Amino acid sequence: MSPISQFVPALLAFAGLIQGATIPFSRAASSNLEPRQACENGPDSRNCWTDGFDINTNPHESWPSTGQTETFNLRLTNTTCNPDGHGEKWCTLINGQYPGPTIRANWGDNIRIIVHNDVMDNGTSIHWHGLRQLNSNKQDGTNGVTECPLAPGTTRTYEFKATQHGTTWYHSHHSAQYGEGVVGTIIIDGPANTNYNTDLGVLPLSDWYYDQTWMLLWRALYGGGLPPPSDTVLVNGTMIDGNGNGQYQKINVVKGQRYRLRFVNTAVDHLFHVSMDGHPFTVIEADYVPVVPYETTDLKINIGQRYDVVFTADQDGPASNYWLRVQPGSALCGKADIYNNADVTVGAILSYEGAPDENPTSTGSTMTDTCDDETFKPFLPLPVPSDTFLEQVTPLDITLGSGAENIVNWYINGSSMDVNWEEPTISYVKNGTPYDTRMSVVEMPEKDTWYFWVIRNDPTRPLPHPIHLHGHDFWLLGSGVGAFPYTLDSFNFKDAVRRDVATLPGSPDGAWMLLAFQSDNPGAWLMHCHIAWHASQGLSMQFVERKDEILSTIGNLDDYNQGCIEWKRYWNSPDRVGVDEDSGLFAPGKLLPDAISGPGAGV
Ligand SMILES: [Cu+2]
Repeated sequence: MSPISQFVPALLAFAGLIQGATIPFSRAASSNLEPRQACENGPDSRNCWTDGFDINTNPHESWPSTGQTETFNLRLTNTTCNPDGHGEKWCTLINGQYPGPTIRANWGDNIRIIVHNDVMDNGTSIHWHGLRQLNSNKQDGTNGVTECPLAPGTTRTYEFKATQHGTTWYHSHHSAQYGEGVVGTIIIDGPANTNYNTDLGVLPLSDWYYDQTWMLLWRALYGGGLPPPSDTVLVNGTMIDGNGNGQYQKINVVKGQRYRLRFVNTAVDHLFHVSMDGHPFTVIEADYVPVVPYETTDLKINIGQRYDVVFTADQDGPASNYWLRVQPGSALCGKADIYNNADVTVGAILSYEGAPDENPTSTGSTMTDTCDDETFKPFLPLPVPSDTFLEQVTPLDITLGSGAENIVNWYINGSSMDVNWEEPTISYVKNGTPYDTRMSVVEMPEKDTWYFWVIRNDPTRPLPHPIHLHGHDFWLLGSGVGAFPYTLDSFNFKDAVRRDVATLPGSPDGAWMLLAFQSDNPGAWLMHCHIAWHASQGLSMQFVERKDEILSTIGNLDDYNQGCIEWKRYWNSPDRVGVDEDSGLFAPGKLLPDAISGPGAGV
């Protein structure tokens, strides 16, 4: 656990520079500066970055080239952990810590990450969530699509450029392994549209299971009924348990200062509502995209989403402590058993300098329990042409059903994704072999063309799904309940939200979500529900974008081929402990006979 309080000494550098109300920088004013004036990023000029690049730069089109390469080593091990004091359990950690280390670099840096799989009985595959991976599809870390998994005892180097700035996370894309602890956060430093004195860093929020997540996954695959509830919720890898063991995450602040705080939902199955008593949030960024700043006391964060907020430590009176509250949505988007314990406040503690070392007695504002997304506008609106919409728009219909051996599966357009770890999509592209139906491939052959996708939810299973796209930010042109309206004026082509995870609503009347993105990044890119159980049950598909150009953009395949040789050697070894039944994206590496029985099985 890395206490967020470690960032506090940086405050001293900004003493006396107290910012007032939130004033977003005017786009028009800045873009009138010709040539653009270089200014220095600081507490009262967060809009600045480097010569020619600032908050008004369109990161889809341009980014700095720093020439810097930042290198990180991530080493996975099987170990035990005890994040809330409830007791030791088996977990898989990165560099022995939960969450794993924060990867931090500057906008425009190259990032090199060396992953060592020291887990003795399982593969891995680490995905850098939300990173665009422009012309670097092979670095996306999605086993069965862009690579074979890393066999135990092997090492792989990922390298890519940070073309965006903001907050994100990395996690295992192998089975339900990220629920065992294989997650960490990423900060790409860059400009912001709202001033603050100090960056407090990232607060990852997660559900937490006392059972092994691969066991829960098997219950979900073979069971029926509701998803297994989690046991508790962790904030930056810590919380108290139902008996008062463990400790809260503390966020240390100094009165009068203005702070940036970055939230990431790293859960397996939970949407969260977040609020801080007496301290409303000014939301400045969603996923990797700056937004028109707005204030909220009830911030909804679905799995994989990020929100960067600014707040002021402005409470009068003696220095005190305040709750940062993390609440569930309705029963349809995940709930932890810890919420049944009235003695436990789920969250963390905002602590003013000089406050007594005790739990807060603050009262919170009213929060809702919905399962939907925040509504906001992008800071830099980028219009989408609508002229080809009606001829291009393609439905992707979600249904629930039963597959082979009565495994509960989700389907998209009748296909439940089941990738082959030994034969990722890149191999199909390389060899020119036709795709299998189980790969759920949708081709995007045209270059630099707008594609429109309407995802329609199963009215008989009206669950909301956090839909995540790799390789792109999508434009969310609209979403709603009922039948999809095939009329242009039902959608926002002018200033739609751009992000990489959005919540597909669920309703017995049907529900839909309209996404658009341009084919500007050749590769095989997953789009899937980020509820780990659902992805394992096949709620996933892949866009093969400009297939003919993929190999020429991703370069030499020596490391790819070597990784697959190592994986096949491990996977086909008679000594291997494990099974090979799963959607493939999230297959468990081991199975005990009693793993698939027990409470909480289902979808
Ligand atoms: Cu889902």
